[in-house]
Amino acid sequence: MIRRSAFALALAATLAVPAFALDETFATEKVKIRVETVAQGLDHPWGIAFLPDGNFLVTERPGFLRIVTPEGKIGDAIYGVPQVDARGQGGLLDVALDPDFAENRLVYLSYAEKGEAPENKNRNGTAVARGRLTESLSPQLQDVEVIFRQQPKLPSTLHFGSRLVFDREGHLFITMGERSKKEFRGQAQDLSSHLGKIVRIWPDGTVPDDNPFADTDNAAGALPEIWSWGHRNVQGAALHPETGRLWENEHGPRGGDEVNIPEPGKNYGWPVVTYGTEYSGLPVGSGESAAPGMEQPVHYWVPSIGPSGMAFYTGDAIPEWKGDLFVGGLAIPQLARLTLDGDRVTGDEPMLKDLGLRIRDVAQGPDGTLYLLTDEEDGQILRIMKAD
Ligand SMILES: [Ca+2]
Repeated sequence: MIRRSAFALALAATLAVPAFALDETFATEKVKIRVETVAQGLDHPWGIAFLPDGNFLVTERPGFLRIVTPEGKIGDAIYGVPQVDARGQGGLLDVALDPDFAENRLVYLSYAEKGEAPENKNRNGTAVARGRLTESLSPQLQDVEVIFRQQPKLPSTLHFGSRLVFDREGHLFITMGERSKKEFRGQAQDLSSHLGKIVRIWPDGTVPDDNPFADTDNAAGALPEIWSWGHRNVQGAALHPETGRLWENEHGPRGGDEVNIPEPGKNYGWPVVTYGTEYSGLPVGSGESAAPGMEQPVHYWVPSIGPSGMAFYTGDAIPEWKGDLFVGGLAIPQLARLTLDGDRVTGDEPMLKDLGLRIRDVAQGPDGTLYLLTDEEDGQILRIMKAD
């Protein structure tokens, strides 16, 4: 017994050793890059936002929001974050700053929210709340209010979508999933449900007058927040730096991850058409990859890479990558670099596969370098620079 305990202790000590801090160079198609660890020890970080003072706001999926310094110091959990349902893929997910954050200090959080009524306690759905980040030494979120709730709440721990993107007019896009289960994923085609939709709201939760279904007397009985529909699980979204239009990526089933440029009122096909199959290999929906009235993706992956966060690169730190679109891969760990010609995807370079780290979010920092979050128990913030 003593020997076993000693062995268990030794094993525990081995497992407690933090993940390696990276500082490595990699050759890529266009440029030699250096990847370094900025911070480590984050529990499944999901979203990152850059504060004007140079620090980072980072969510951890179990339900914590923290300030991380560029030197890698991780702050205490910020008080005031809504309660989250951290089962499965749920938890505290994306974070975004109000476009007028410097004046109003408003922070937006997406998360999996549990149902309130006793009969709904096993149900959940994507929700978005905002609160004011105090400027004290131990910042808190105050005046927290929920501005959006996905309806209906359902018993599933999968497919919450949840990226938050502001457009140039100050609308907030919220991307969602269809909660995965076969019995309700068809609601992605039902405009009276928020499942499998992208919605567009004002930051206070009200509906813009020019939304495609803003007229609530519309024949389809569509919910007025809906921007686009027929999505599966949209975990990546970003605003195109030149056109100002929303781009998104979403998980396919077995194969068929997509990049789309969602236009108002249009149907992106799930679960009727897809370039993937069921996990069993059987066909999905019509078994076709195209149908009238359903939009085609601008890019798709077979096999699936499991795309999550995405960012257009506009920085000067790596001029060779200017104008490219970066997508983090979870299922096939990688950073995908997509080259573009207008709205066309002309190339796809999978990078950093050797790291073997699931890339949850990608963001361009104020310093023009590219930041990544790794979806690990000992998750990291990585920074990519051009190697000397
Ligand atoms: Ca589609």
